[in-house]
Amino acid sequence: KHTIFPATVEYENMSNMAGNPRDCPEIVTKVPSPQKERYKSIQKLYIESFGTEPAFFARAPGRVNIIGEHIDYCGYSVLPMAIQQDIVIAAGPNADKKLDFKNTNPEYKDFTSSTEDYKIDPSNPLWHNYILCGFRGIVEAESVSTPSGMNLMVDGIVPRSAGLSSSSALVCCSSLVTMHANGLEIPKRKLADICMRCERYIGTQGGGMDQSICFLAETGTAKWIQFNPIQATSVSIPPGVSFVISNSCVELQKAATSHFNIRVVECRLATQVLAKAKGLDWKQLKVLAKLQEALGVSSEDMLSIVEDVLHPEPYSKREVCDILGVSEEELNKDSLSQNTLEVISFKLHDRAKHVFGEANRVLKFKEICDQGPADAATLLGALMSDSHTSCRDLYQCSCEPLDQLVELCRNSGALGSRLTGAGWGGCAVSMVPSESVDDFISKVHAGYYAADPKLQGRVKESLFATEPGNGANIIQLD
Ligand code: ADP
Ligand code: NG1
Ligand code: MG
Repeated sequence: KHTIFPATVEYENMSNMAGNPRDCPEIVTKVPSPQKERYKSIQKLYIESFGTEPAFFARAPGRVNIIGEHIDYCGYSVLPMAIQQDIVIAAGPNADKKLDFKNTNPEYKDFTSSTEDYKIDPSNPLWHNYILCGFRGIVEAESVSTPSGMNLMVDGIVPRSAGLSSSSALVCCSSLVTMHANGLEIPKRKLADICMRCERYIGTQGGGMDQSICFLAETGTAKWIQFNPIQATSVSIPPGVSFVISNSCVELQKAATSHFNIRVVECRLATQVLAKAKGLDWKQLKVLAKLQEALGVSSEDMLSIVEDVLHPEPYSKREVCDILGVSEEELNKDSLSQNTLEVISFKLHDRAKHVFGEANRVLKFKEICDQGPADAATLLGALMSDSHTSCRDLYQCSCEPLDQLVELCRNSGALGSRLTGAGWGGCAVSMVPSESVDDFISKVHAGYYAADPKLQGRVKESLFATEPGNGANIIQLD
């Protein structure tokens, strides 16, 4: 059986990294008071369903990405923060080596299987598959030979398929539960790395932003996340601004469509076509950041290389094969994913241009936060808005309602506004002067939510100000 854990050595290397490589997720003994009622009702449902008290809880937050979209899987750094909305799992062991998953939301049907014989199905990515991803990730990475059976009651309040990373919150929470249930202690960065890899069992070939911030977030600060290896650095957002999330309420489940993987593959093919043109060993290069590293040039230089080498018109599959000198079968095997085999045209120029431009914007954003000039908030807002334009026009990962919402946010007092997460629907994030948050929210409410009867019951969970929250942890009640 194919696994995505080829190199344990990579984890060993992590102990040479800056920071505290042994820093494991916190184990706390008290539920935060505003959440007490929620945990009590999860506990009650657990007892009703399984006939015993849960042994412990785990929680893992969603996130909002402030800037750096669709570049984590190209190897470039990103700048997200955790949000308050999270996935909570009440967990306990069972003696018969079963995986028994239930959800507080009856839309998600009960799931049972054995710990030894289960299947993750990318062609039908129902909710329990994300939990199986986290379970399999820990079992494989830690070579757990006889994993403990687990009864789980799952409760999630991260808006789903909205770019706030409910999927990774679920995968990360499941990995944390599996870790604790099997008596293991794993450092956060290793957990992030495990979950970045194991969420790919669902089919999406994502980067690692969501799983990294889920474990490495800290209250009160956004994080600059770098990859290979994963590293998180706190970033101080200038005082006087707040972030407001607004959900377009257009849902796109990433694993159930090929939108996401088509972009991953377009970036991979752009890397290989550019590498070939520059006389490099293109088969060894899969991500744009590694290509830039091999060429030893700046991102501005990469933008000129894109203009010199790639044509703006889409490339047919035949043309890519001819350029690389491979057959269609070889291209399918080495460069495409299972759900992109039928794609016949690839926009290499525009996708690569977005990636290099966006990677640069992240670095500029971080630099402005570090230096804190007088007009910092205006400059950061402009970078966020440029990011949206690039996502909309070059990366084509937005949609009409989301573009309208972003426009409305800009006209309602935001300093900058952009889609967040993978896109094709989901949320916008806006940077708003803190003193005008209420006014901003009422204008966006009037312009987007009040106008549509279908959205009126969804405003509370769809339009809200947010603060940087804490990373995933375990709650072991006294
Ligand atoms: P995003 O990560 O942007 O929220 P995805 O499409 O990647 O969107 O993941 C959404 C999927 O995650 C849902 O279709 C569902 O299967 C799963 N999911 C999210 N929240 C929950 C929840 N509370 N309970 C069960 N499954 C959930
Ligand atoms: P969402 O929208 O949360 O599913 C996805 C990827 C990220 C990143 C962003 C786009 C996964 C698990 N998540 O997020 O890695 O590529 O899109 O910036 O694949
Ligand atoms: Mg997701």
